Amino acid sequence: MGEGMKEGGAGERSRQLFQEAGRYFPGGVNSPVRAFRAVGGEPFFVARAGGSRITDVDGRTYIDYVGSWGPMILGHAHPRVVAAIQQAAEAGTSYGAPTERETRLAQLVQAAFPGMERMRFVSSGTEACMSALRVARGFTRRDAIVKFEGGYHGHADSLLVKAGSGGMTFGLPDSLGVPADVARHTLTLPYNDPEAVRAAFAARAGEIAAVIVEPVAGNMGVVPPAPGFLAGLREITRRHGALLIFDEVITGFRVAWGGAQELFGITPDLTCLGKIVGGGLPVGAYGGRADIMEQVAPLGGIYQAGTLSGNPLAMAAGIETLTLLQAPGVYAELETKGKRLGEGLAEAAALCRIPAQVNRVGSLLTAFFTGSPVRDYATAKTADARRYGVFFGAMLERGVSLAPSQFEAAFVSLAHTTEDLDATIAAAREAMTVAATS
Ligand code: HOZ
Repeated sequence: MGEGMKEGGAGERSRQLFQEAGRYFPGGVNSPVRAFRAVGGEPFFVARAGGSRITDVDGRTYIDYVGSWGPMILGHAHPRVVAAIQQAAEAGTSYGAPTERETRLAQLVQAAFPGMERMRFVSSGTEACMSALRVARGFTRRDAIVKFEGGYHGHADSLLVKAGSGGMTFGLPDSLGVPADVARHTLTLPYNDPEAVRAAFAARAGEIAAVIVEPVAGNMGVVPPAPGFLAGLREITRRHGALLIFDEVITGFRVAWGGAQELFGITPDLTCLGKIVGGGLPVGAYGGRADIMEQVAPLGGIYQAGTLSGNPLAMAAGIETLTLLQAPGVYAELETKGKRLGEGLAEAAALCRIPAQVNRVGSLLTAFFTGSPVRDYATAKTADARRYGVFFGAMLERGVSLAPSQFEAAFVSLAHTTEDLDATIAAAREAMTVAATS
């Protein structure tokens, strides 16, 4: 790692700001992947964004496929979302008391995810997954959980075991600081392998509270579920009295209005949401069967709370975003755009004779630099992360901002035009030529 990105690099002002930020934040950032270490350069600092474009403090504008790691499905700074936030702010920015907006957003969420009979809004996807686990443990009175290698569900202790995203990017899938006594309750199994799950339940029946899964993995790069995998999880958990938790923080309102559970026709016991549900403001949500969720305080003995939970600005942004996503044809458009980009990247790699696999579900995709089909953590790790770093740098140089790690997703938004996608594909042909010869 670190020797990938070669061309140009960050502009002068970005470099200055990064240096200054290093005096305050570990690695100069407030979230590790942003430091660009996995791709070998220094990050650009953002001045503003609008639609499909993001502009840095040196005045360079990029076509953006990070999209704040998923929330910006409408594009940046959508005028209706901005207006909704402004209007809410004028009436106060936080109350620590209930508001009507929370119920309105919950109605939209439940319309999309009918299995979320009761829910709670929190402030991040990490909080949503952490809380869902506590609920599963409290409800079942069991301690063990199953997660999958390369699955990332935020940075709660129990879930930072063989984790994807930054953990995978930096080769730190098991974080220091997670007590061994906590980690021992987390069983990690290969993604897309229902037999491994069956075997784990056979060995530890009665101990496992829940299986938590990204129904389309998005944090080891995009890895779709193999046919039968999610149905297998549903059947095994039900049979053993364990809960099935879908972490739809990335896939919720992304791969379909009703997320992966709508797309694949599997209803989990609990669902975790984040990103799009907050329209770009800090929101997470978890929820599911009423009999389970009614064990949460103040009705039951499982505690969870938050000062900024249901924050009025975040609720306003979420309501506006989900309302706009209900327009007819939105998900067909995202599919068309995602397909065009995915096929264009695959063709660019083929032209340059670079072994590559493009995994895609709707507007969520990853181009892995490997000759092997990517179906789990082990096969994702066969990707050439150094080559990705060179490709990433060459794309940036050509005005396209991708995730600064091979093991993350690209997010296509409704604001990306056909011209944006074609310009991206043209840039990719050149960038892959650079990557092929580096
Ligand atoms: N964990 C996020 C990627 N899966 C990165 C969040 C960020 O840096 O904003």
